Amino acid sequence: MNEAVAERLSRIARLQDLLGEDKFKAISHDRAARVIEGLSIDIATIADDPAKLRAIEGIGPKIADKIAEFARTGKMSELVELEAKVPPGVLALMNIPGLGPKTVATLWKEGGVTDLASLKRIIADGTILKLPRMGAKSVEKLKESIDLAEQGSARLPLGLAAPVAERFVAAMTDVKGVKQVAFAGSLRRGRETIGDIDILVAAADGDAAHVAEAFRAMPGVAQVLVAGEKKSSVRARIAPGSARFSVEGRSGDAEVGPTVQVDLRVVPPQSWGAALMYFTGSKEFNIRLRERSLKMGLTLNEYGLFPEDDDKTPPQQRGIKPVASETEEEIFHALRLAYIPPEMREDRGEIDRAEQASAGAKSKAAKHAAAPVEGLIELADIKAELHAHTTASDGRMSIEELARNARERGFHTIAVTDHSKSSVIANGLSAERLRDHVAAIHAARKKVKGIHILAGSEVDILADGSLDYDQATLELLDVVVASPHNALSQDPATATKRLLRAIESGLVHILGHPTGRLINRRAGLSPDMAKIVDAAKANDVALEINAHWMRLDLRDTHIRAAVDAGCLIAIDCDVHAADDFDNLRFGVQTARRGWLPAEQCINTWSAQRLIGWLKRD
Ligand code: DGT
Ligand code: CA
Ligand code: CA
Ligand code: ZN
Repeated sequence: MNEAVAERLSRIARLQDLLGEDKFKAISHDRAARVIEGLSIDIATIADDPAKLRAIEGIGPKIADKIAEFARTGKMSELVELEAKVPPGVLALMNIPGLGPKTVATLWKEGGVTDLASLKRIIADGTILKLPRMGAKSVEKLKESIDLAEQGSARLPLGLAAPVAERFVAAMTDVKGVKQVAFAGSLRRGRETIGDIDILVAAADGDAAHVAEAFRAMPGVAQVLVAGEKKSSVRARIAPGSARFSVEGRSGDAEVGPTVQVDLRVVPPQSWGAALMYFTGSKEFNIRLRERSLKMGLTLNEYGLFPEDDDKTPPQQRGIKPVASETEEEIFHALRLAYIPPEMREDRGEIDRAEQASAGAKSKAAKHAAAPVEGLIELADIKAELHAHTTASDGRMSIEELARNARERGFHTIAVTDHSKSSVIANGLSAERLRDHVAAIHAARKKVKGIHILAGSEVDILADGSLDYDQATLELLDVVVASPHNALSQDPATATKRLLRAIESGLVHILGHPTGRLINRRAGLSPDMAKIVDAAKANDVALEINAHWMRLDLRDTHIRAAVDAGCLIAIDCDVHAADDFDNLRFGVQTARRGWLPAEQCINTWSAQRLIGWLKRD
């Protein structure tokens, strides 16, 4: 309840400020909000005891009354009264960075602004300049702040959030008193987009304040949103240029704002595992796990797994010793579950699987080694890249450069798969150019040893499902990736027929980025995935997980369907430049979200097995 109470008290303070009421009233509400947010007990447990409430520094009798009222009724009547005096859109304006209560009051009372839309209107028509303290310069700044606030609401692609988080984690590691540091939340679970970044630090109570301060002072912090000891929030800059991407011969910027929210929580070292588990989520997973704990006579929170009793005060505040708390492994084990990897924690049946795996293991050692998915794929399992472009189409490396890069990464095989003729913007190859290209690939084998260089193509699947080269041309190749690139707004029935035709052609090894979606930009095709998966299985065609952070196509739920059907999967970087190999981890995380065992992914096979499969013998 602490967060709910704190939020309401600070809303009261902001409304008092806005209405020009006694400044000290607002300050005391704000202060109480901050104290309550940082409280280590749940205020609900003492809400009906005025003496205990007032014993907390910063809570006077009036605020104690409001807390008691909220605990009883779920409302604070003062807040209701204040809110009746102010249009709802006006309060929201105070969330725009740089817009304080005085300015908002002026905009509202003298400029007639009631929400963001009307504010933008008076900026656009220039009438804002007639208001007191509104010069050209301050309006310019205001416009920037509005952009920041508006763009900041979009979810950030995984590939853009990861480097920001890793920078914070690396920098926090060096702060004095920091015992452990990791990112949690949707980023640790490898979701394709990230709402905000959650960083977790373990530090002794005495170090919490300066650790939090160091976090808020990190380079790249554009704005501090919350400055508490246990919880801080900032907006951090996304490195300029990192949102640039290039696909299909076109480049652009991902639809992201200049900053991303980063939350920091500082937790005691002995609660590390419980906190990491709690803040990794997902929320739905946490709820399920808590239910399971209760059935076992235990209670699970971000401080640990404790014996359950009827006492309302949380166990960690009563000095109760947790059953497990220091590591996630201990907690899973105490709950009689196999360790569930973060990517699987989505309440999609993983807890049942972890229970079965643990129950099936007989010895203690076997229980610790048990896994909900046997042989779940890992980054190190990938030994081949089967979708890569060179300067012959829209790539930046020559065949030899590409092959050397792949070899350096420890791959045993690289497939050269440039675009086909209909991908005009990507400089797709005519059948004739392709023949010369195949000869060049064969020649490169003599120059770059120690890696298998396959001659292939990323052949367009045209709108009707036919392939962009004839059979004789395709049969010259070691590997054929077939992908949809145009007509991506086709209706689902047509899209299904189109992809089925390609899968059933008998000429295709891998279906490349099957839907063609681009994250936050275009939805791509919505074929009947059950049919696609069945056909792929029947025709021994692998479905691709394209590892580019703008694609991640197939997506997690589709992968899961493919895995269940026993369909083969390829994970490829769709390499255009050397850096693109680095996207592999996002593809692998997405695969793990779809429960893919390494065995079912053709990129993990030995060269002999892979090449044998490609030859179809
Ligand atoms: P996001 O940021 O929208 O991409 O998704 P998450 O999963 O990172 O969510 P976030 O940042 O709101 O919270 C981080 C984790 O904290 C979340 O995965 C689970 C935990 N959590 C947050 N709120 C609740 C809650 O109300 N109940 C429970 N059980 N867990 C929560
Ligand atoms: Ca988050
Ligand atoms: Ca968060
Ligand atoms: Zn493509």
